Amino acid sequence: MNELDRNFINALNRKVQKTPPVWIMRQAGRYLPEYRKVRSNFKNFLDMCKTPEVCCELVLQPIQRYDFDAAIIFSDILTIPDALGLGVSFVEGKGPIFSNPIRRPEDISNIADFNPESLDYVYTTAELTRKELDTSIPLIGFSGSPWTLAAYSIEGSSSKNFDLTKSFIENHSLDAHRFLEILTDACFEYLKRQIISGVDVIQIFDSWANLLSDQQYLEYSLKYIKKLLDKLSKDPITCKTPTILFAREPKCNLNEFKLNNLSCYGMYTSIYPSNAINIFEGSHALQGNLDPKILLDEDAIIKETVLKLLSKFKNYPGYIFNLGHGITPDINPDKVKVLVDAIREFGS
Ligand code: 1CP
Repeated sequence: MNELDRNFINALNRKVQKTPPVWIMRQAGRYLPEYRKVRSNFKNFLDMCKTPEVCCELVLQPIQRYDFDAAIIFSDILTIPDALGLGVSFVEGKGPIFSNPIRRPEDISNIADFNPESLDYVYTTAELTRKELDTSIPLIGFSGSPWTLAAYSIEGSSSKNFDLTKSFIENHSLDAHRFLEILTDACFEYLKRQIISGVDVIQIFDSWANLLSDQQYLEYSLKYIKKLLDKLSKDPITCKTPTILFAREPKCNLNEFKLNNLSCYGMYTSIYPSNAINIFEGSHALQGNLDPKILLDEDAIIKETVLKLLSKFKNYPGYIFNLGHGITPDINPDKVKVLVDAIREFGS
């Protein structure tokens, strides 16, 4: 990587910078017309994820349009449950559907061993993209957290309340833990191979952190995120790769996220910046957390809100601008340009 353009890596190394790096969660996706055009060639979304040349093109689309400071592999968090034989497909308007969800403890015993090679298509995407991407732009690899993957696998689809998942962990706690161990090992092997294939940074998405109470969160999610980070830190191949954790509205105290072996905490929309700054005190880089809905507003409001957020983190050692959750399909792509310009003007 070019030393001059390492904004994103500098932030992960907790350096104060005049202009923070910016990327946005779900930056390649349905809000972009160029994405929708490519997407229309595939009936099943996962078939598109299994075509590395196409995924590489999709990674580059938002970089070409906005000159973001980081790129993220185009794939999905549900590749692991699919590789475990749970039969994931994406149904238009319904989201992911599992043909073999985990409904009984026996279903866990019957899960196929995770074969990391079965996700070769993701590693090929990483290799191709690393070759095509400007050397100055870091490439982010990712996985879901073990808990978030378990929630989809047990529920068998997305859901508002994930009631099946909640009753499964209450009625079969030991089995749930057994499943979370399997997922933790799979996430480690998967992320390790992404790193071997050229990704520079790892992000873990705990998108269903909000389902659990404070105590449950520590027991069913954070415990396994810690295990995963610990494994990554102990392996000579993965130990140097910076790590980011994004958790959606976790109920536990923010202090719990001052984790060893974590480089950066990704703040969900509802977190007050001043609170995060006071708690983390520079121990970790911070990423986030503009409410994606602001992008539905007028340009002047977007600018004003972005500048407010930037001024809060001005002296924080290691700040990465991002949204507080993924960008939604209803956003006008021009609004993202307004956001990026406001950030770049701030530091110049
Ligand atoms: O039909 C389509 O075009 C599918 C839309 C889509 C896209 C663009 C899905 C289905 N996945 C993705 C790509 C994706 N997913 C990326 C790479 C693109 C990028 O970020 O630039 C990433 C990082 C993800 C991660 C992901 N998938 C998360 C974590 C992020 C978050 O928003 O919290 C989650 C929860 C998923 C599951 C998923 N995949 C797709 C959908 C519609 C969903 C959500 C289902 C639900 O509401 O529960």
